[in-house]
Amino acid sequence: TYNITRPKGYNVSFHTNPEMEKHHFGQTHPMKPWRLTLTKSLVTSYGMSFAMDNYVARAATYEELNMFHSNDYLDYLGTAPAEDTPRDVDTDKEVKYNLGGSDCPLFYGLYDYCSMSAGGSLDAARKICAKQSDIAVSWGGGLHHAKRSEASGFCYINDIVLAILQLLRCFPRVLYIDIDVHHGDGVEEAFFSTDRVMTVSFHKYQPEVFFPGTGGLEDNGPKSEHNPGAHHAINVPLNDGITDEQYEWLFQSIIGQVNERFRPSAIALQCGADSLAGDRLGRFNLQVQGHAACVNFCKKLGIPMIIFGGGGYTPRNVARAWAFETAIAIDCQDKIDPVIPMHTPWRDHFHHETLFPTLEQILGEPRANKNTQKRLQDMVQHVTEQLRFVNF
Ligand code: V1S
Ligand code: CA
Ligand code: ZN
Repeated sequence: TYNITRPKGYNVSFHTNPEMEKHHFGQTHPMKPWRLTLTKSLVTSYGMSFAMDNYVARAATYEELNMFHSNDYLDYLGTAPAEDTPRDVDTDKEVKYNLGGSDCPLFYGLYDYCSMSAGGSLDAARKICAKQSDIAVSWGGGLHHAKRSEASGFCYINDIVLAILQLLRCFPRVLYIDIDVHHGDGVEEAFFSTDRVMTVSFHKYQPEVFFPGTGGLEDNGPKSEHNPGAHHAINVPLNDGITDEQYEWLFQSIIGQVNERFRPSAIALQCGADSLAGDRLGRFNLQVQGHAACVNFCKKLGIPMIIFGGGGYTPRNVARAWAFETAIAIDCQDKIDPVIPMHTPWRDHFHHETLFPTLEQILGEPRANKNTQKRLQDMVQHVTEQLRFVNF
């Protein structure tokens, strides 16, 4: 049995909507909302729910989505089929909004799915603003590619931008950190012209080959003469095969410096789990421990924080990472047994019965590491130089 108690001196809230889990992007599509079911299953079976405030968030309203997204885009998104009935298709609009292709299909209940994802993240932001939570968790959010009037890379509504806009009502500066294997382009772009939000994305970078193709080291926000947001975007472009040890070093060196220069009053951390080894789309060698070390580092800064989900295409590994990161949020990571509890629903999905499979168990042969220590050091140096332009 587990004796998971509430963390002393601070509050964690957990924001979900089980209705989200029932949606399907299509048979061959990598995004499986069911991974949220598997995550919740681990969180519950370890007894973590007793240590948090649990909320089923209401879906975000049209007016709430409209704080970032345009009316014309939301109106078309609202025409996505609510049930299996014929509808009018406007091909021009689908091209314009990037809807209906293989990445961003128009599936049944799409609008509900999007508004539930955004509802959870907005609820998390409100709890942080009201000082009722110190860490708020929204695993159904983290959809960082969505633009004001365009869907992109499995993302239709940018719940992160909406949540940060909410945080900006009560905090002077927000630091956005993104450890998804893809570049957090939608969030970066949304805050390109403000010095109240600093964005930092770590990602695989191989333009022309790897989605979305943006986020080079030198891309630090438009450097026009009067743009206060210049130098407030940091990009950490990586190659295949990065290890826990390298990633932890890089993350701590960069986020440590960013924290000192920018002095954020709140943190928004996107925890995309496609940066884990063995991901269907990702190419890194990260283990649950290395991924979760980023969450632990941010938590120890003692700044109010929202943690979001994001990518993650091997559901058992997504669930392992997000459950362990929930444990870090409530400070019970040292109390939980690596052996997955016997009463966990769908326990047979977790091969090797452990929260922390070895690289060999995950991959057989680890992926070749194409990141040299020299290159990583040069990137830290570049960030140090960028940060000279940043003053709080
Ligand atoms: N990588 C990749 C990938 N795989 C797919 C895909 C595969 C099967 C399907 F049935 C449908 C789509 N699409 C992509 C990428 C988009 C990745 C989005 C990541 C999202 C996130 O994790 O960061 C946050 C939730 N799209 C592309 O590479 C674009 C194409 C250029 C190639 C693939 N085809 C299907 C579309 C065009
Ligand atoms: Ca990223
Ligand atoms: Zn991703």
